[in-house]
Amino acid sequence: MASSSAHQLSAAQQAFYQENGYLLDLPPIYTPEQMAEISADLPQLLALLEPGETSKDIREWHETSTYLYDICMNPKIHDLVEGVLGPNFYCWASSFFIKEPHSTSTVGWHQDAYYWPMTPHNSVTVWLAFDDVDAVNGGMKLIPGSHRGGLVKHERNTGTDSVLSLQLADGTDFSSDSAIQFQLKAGQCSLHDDRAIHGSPANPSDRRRAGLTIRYSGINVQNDLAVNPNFKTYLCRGTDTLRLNPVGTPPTARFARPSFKAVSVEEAGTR
Ligand SMILES: O=C(O)CCC(=O)C(=O)O
Repeated sequence: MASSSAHQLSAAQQAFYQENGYLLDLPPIYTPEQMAEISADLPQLLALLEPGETSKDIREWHETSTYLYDICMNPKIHDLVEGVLGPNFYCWASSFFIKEPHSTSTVGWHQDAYYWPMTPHNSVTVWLAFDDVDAVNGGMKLIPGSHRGGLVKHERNTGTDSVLSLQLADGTDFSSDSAIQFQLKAGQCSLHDDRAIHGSPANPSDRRRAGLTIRYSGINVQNDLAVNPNFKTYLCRGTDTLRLNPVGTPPTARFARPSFKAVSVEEAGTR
């Protein structure tokens, strides 16, 4: 598929990302109609969840479902990512963050890189909105410039409804006062650096807030297979001259679940 120059980042956008660790107001990846069609098929993926599982258990299913793989391999997304990571990068993760209407579920303040056994830090997350997302339905917030401060110690959550098990205590290493509220239309995405501090509140509204996170890394980034043994890369742009990681096989089925579970450093007990 040809790439679209509309999605190539300008020098000003690249500088903004370097300075602040995120990008918003990007051209849409899908029209509202296209996104509504994709969203209408989501229940077919959710139907593959087993008893006791939730949408949070859909991790790396792009490896087995073309429904997700095709989104992860969208050239418009790759144009955006190339503006941040350069010409050689791969996709390695995808997962949903879905807050149904009136969900009390939150996402505690955290840095993605704290969860990942990957070095060096050269990864970006694309957060693709399946719904219109804003302050009212629990949209994400991010502390600008926080990616430049290095990794900060996280603590185990206690007494919160966070879908993540580790989080930063506001006031200890950072203040949430400067947080930027993310606002996206369905079919639009944001970008954020793997060290940027971010989180999101509950969704007290009548509207669903669903997003798909897709993680991309430069070919110089190596995963520790002793911690996450199922890690697979899917080259998106350029050439993987370094070959530091295992390579995945593209899926053939539209909807299928993998036989493995992805493992973060926290789940592996190494943090
Ligand atoms: O969807 C959210 O509210 C949080 C997403 C997130 O934590 C992430 O993209 O790493």
